[in-house]
Amino acid sequence: MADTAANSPPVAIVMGSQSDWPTMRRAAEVLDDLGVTHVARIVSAHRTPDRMYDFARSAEGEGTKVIIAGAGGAAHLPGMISALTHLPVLGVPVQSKALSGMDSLLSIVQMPAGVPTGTLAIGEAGATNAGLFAASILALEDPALSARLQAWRAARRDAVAETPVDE
Ligand code: RP5
Repeated sequence: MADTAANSPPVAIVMGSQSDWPTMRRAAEVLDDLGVTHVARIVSAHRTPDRMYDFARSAEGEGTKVIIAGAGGAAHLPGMISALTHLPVLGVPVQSKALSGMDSLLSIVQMPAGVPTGTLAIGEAGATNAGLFAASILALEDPALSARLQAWRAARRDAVAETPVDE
């Protein structure tokens, strides 16, 4: 079903390229696990700047609460979106081929004071944690989601064996 104005899912996952989706889908998967609805879109700061501008400017009015933005290389997307909206933006540095994601990380993390952009780890771990972070923000005002999030975390904790085994 198409999303309508002021009725968008609370989380928007945006990425600079189709090639980012294998990483960014980790955020979508953990949000699915937690029952948090979301939308995923390709929004490139460099190739589709008008789309990026329109997305960032309209996100709050459409009901978005948290934005997860992933990009690789010259990863300006999270920071540019942060410059255009006061919604929380969680940046995921996608692992690049040339520089293994260090370029992505440094492009996202070194924001000037006054334009905050959360920065997660490079790659799939960062995308998963961005999904969890988004859920924890929403859980502040959603006790049922808070309970699901705590259960998710507890299940991972309980799955850690106390002793290693030979594999
Ligand atoms: C960035 O350039 C994207 O976020 C992607 O990580 C990277 C490479 O994009 P493609 O050339 O694979 O489309 O804008």
